[in-house]
Amino acid sequence: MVDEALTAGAVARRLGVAVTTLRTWHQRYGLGPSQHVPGQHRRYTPQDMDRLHVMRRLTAQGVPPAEAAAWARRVPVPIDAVTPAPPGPLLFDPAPPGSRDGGGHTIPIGRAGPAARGLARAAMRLDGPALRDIIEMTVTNRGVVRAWDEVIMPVLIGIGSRYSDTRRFIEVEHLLSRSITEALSVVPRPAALPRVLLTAADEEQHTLPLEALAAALAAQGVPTRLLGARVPPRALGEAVARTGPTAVVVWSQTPETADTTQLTALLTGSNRPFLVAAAGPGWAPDKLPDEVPLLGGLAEAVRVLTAAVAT
Ligand code: B12
Repeated sequence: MVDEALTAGAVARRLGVAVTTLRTWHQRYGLGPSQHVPGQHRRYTPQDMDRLHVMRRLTAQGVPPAEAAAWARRVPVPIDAVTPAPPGPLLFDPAPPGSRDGGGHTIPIGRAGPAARGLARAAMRLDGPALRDIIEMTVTNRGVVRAWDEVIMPVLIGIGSRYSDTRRFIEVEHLLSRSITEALSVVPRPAALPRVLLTAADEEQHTLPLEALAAALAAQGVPTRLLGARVPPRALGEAVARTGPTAVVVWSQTPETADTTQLTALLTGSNRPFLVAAAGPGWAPDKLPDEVPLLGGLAEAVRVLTAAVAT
């Protein structure tokens, strides 16, 4: 049998990193060589290489090493895998030295950290697998609320402002949105019957904040029913009548969709939920019915809804 295991030097060459970097990844993050032959230096097995490829890719995207390593350590190790992954080029090369990632091709993310920067860069490269990786990894490591507030939301707001400045990058925004949807949907959902109904307002196409809310509540053990985009008042009324939710959240992103009659219809209907809440920047706080709170952020929404269904 051919010995597939590699020395540190060979691994460093394949990955394009310094041997000292490999040593740091070993000592600090436990991503070391696992094949031990008595009397010889340890060697890197194909499974070790799989982990190191993930580590290399994520750190190149700007993900902090500790987070990247946590992700790399999750790479499944097939019990009897003997074939190494083809060395190949890196899937996601870092920007070449000296290249300016700015100018017309950056998403402004303000003071958000390296993970948000990595996400913004992957979005601009239209790199779907990297987008999924970064979002799933961030959700796993930080939880849904922090992943949304610290990483996903700044990039969404940034791409929104790029769009309004340039009328460009719709393709970037679409792929990013799609990747967020996919990554949030893999957060496991509780099996219990949902008592929370989440819906976009009539003609409202923005749903990502509700998808984040559904995932964040699921992580707290609270199941939800998410109707999605552009729900006409009549359809919402029928959904409420059929499912009798304890709480309903209606999202409006822009003033055009913030017709408060869709809220009053819920308050005056025969199946009035215990809580009807508005969410999103479309709603004007002073125009909302007194009984309808405006949820200000994801963490607050999780708190209010968890409390509502605990009653
Ligand atoms: C993704 C996106 C889309 C996607 C949505 C995909 C999806 N599945 O949701 C698509 C392509 C469908 C889309 C369509 C449109 N979009 Co759009 N879109 C966005 C983008 C980039 C992100 C939207 C989002 O998720 N925002 C949520 C968070 C990230 O942002 P936020 O709402 O500002 O967050 C604040 C609060 O809401 C709160 N918050 C944040 N998260 C949460 C979560 C919860 C649960 C709560 C309670 C609160 C909360 O905290 C924040 C700080 O106060 C925004 C940019 C932006 N700034 O939002 C543009 C943006 C909202 N879109 C815009 C526009 C113009 C449109 C279109 C009209 C474009 C067009 N010509 O067709 C259509 C709208 C059609 C319609 N009737 O709905 C404008 C709206 C301008 C305005 N104020 O009127 C924006 C702001 C972009 C821009 N700068 O021009 N869009």
